[in-house]
Amino acid sequence: IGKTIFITGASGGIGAEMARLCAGRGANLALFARSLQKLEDLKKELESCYQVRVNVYQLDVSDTDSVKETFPKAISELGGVDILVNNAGFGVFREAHEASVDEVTGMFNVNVVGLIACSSVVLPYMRDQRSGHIINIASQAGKIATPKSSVYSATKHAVLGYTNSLRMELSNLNVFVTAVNPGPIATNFFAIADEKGTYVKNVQKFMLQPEFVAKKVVDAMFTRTREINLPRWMNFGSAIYVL
Ligand code: NJP
Repeated sequence: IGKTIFITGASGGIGAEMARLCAGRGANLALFARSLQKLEDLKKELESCYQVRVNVYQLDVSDTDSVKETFPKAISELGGVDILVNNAGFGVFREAHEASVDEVTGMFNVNVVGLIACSSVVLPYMRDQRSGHIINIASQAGKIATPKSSVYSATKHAVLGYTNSLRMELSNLNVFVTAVNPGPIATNFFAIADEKGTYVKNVQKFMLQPEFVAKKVVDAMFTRTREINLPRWMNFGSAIYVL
């Protein structure tokens, strides 16, 4: 595509899969995550397979000062930014009264504050160049209530609120905004979200593959769909209610 695409949370899961697909379509990439070694390995893999430039940056998106330093550096090193995929995020699934203050602030700081910090740096560039696309990975947990994930669900509702408002602000500036709401995906996410494996057990047969979700997101870069629901919540049947 010849575009410059920024992906947060690119060291694994759907972020790494999106990076593979984007590189395959000829995009130059800036990849961000805390695990630098994983990013370096991915960079090596992508640059050996495709004629693209891949820059990697160690970044905790919840550290807003680091975002303010690292993002402009990436924009300058890659000569701009066309698409930002705000993908970094995590959840801890528990009964509401069991969530610790650290977990609550941790989830909000990464899923919401981090996403807003990254968007805030690229927005002036996209507004000035009168083009761009911000894709926010939210969740079905941001659309419907799911048990034992009240805090995670609250963060993803916040992501959708921000996303929908941002779209209105940018509608006349040729800057597109997309929300992606996946159901459960077979990634490392559940190693943290569900240490005991209770939730995973109930949703296993409905799980999406990371490659499938990544392809839907990358397709959205061309169609500029406002919101992608994977799958529609009705398709979950009763599975998410049997915890
Ligand atoms: O999860 P995982 P997914 N700063 O754990 C990074 C949403 N989602 O791919 O920093 C920067 O394999 C982490 O990198 P590292 C979910 O909420 C998922 O499934 O090196 N990066 C890794 O690259 C999230 O928004 C499901 O540890 C940070 C990546 O994020 C997105 O999909 C369902 C970071 C996480 O990879 C990707 O999740 C759904 C930080 N502070 C929505 N913290 C699902 N899996 O079922 C984490 O509806 N990362």
